[in-house]
Amino acid sequence: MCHSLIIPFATGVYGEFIVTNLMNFQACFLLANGTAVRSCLKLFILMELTLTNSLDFIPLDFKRQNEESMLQESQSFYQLMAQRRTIRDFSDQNVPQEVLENALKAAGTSPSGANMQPWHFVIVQDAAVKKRIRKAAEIEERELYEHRASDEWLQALTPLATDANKPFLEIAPVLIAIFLKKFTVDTSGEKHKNYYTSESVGIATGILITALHKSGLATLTHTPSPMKFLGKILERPSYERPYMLLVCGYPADDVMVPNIKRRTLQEISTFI
Ligand code: IYR
Repeated sequence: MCHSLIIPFATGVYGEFIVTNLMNFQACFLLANGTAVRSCLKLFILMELTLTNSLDFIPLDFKRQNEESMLQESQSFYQLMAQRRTIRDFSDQNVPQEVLENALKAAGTSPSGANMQPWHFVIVQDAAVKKRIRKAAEIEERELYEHRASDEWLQALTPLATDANKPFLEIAPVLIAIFLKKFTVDTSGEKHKNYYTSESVGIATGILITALHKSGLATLTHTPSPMKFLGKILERPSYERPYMLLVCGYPADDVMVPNIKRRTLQEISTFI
């Protein structure tokens, strides 16, 4: 009776191991009372599900570098990233599609809570859709600059010389609307909860910005607040929350950027 109950669960790579051990355990528990036998079975079912469902491991593809190469890589990567600047004046020139796709694929390699990959990217290149986004964003931004933002916030924005007008939303060739998925819906329509969604999408967005920068494109991390209009215009499901609008393209000719300073290593870190 117990044996036939457990067999359907004892499948996969570890099935044999489970069955063998089950036999031994069964022998021990045959004379025990029903409760003990049942908890033994539950334990085995749990072990079997855990082992067969999640243990698909492959060797890590890792090439160890010597220290000289590590130093050189870290220096050149830092220099590359130090040159990245957020811009607000874009050329209207189109960008190579494959470059965009590769950057998005790189973003899709990001670590995420329980590997749920809780992001969705909508790449907007259609002029009419960009126009609708600009219109909706400027309505929210006007509210922000005129009413919602505190004096302290407006003061913090002064060096950036921003205002409620967002012409780049129409001029830049690409708007990447990044959505955070609170749930993932599988092919049978079942909802699965995602974990650490803002951390995961934040990391993916960072990788996307880095990949675009490395590929020769500039970005602007734009966060009109609130951003609900993005989900509506782009017809995203209710369990996706607009996370950021990443404006992407080539810089306009002779673009100027605020002369900001980055904090030093000493200021941003503590080694213990
Ligand atoms: N979303 C507004 C305001 C703004 C807020 C922050 I914090 C910035 O770093 C920059 C702008 C805008 O895009 O103008």
